[in-house]
Amino acid sequence: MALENSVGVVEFVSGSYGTLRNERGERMRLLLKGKLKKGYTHKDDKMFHTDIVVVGDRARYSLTGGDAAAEEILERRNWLSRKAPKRRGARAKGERMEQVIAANLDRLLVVVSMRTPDFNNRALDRFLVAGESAGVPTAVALNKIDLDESGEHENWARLYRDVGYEVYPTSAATGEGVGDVREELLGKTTLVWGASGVGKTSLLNAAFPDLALPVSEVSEATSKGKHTTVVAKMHEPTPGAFVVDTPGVREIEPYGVEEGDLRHYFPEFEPFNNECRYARCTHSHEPGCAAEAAVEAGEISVERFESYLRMLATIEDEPNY
Ligand SMILES: Nc1nc2c(ncn2[C@@H]2O[C@H](COP(=O)(O)OP(=O)(O)OP(=O)(O)O)[C@@H](O)[C@H]2O)c(=O)[nH]1
Ligand SMILES: [Mg+2]
Ligand SMILES: [Zn+2]
Repeated sequence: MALENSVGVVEFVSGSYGTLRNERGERMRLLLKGKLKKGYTHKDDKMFHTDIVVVGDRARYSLTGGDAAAEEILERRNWLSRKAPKRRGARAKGERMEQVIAANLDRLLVVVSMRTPDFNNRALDRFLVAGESAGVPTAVALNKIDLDESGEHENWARLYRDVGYEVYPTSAATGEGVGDVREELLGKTTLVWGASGVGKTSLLNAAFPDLALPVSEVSEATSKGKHTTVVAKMHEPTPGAFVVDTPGVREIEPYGVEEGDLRHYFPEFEPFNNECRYARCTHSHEPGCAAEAAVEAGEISVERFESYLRMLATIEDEPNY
């Protein structure tokens, strides 16, 4: 039967269910079973996080009643992931495995806020490294510029543009910069990622008012978001613009980044990576380091270099599984 080979794109997943957009653009209920769904455990008790169906996956399905039963996930063009967060009481082994956020993305849009919560460049750099290591072209929205009285965002915008990133200073509240973000989102599949309360959903609503997704106030006591968006979900607010709104995450740790790889995920280091005295220089303590010299010469920013050193130290502390 021809329909046995139908393929659709997964819009969201929750346990054994989800939704899928089929080849005719129609939304269908998606049924997941066995190893394709979250919570699947192998007989040696090892969870295969990477097998679990995620937003953006292309699924081959068969018809069951009027629903789409996922048969197989087609090979992912790319996928964004992080180390699964530490859970209290979880066994030491298995707790830091790869958690795949979404697959088959054209873009990652990292959203940070200048205030409430306060801007943290090291947290931003971790998201950027996750994007670089996944090979997903990444852009940055510096949101809540209406709350940035000192105009600090201009310096950060310059810094990240110099690295090579597209930077959008925005205010979902006043609408400033929102038109540019809208342009950025047209005609592709974009994952919107960042901490809770930075305004990911607000920005999408501002760019596409018909979306009208729920948002909520940041806690006054902690300046932290309330985790309003609870599940990653793909929307198509206008034909051809696929946007995945995601739940806010605390500072992330990129998955699978080896000590020797990290320098390749800071694009501005590239001209210097082969210029150090030692071929496998980690730019941290070795004599004759060209990256260190570039920092002194003002060609690599001190902020980014310190961020790199901090990340390198955490990689050394905790090996990847
Ligand atoms: N002043 C100001 N407030 C904003 C801006 N963008 C969002 N907010 C407010 O920030 C709060 C959190 O916004 P959300 O859009 O829910 O944030 P989120 O990043 O989607 O948060 P999670 O779904 O929890 O991950 C809401 O009260 C928004 O009204 C902005 O540009 N300026
Ligand atoms: Mg949200
Ligand atoms: Zn070096």
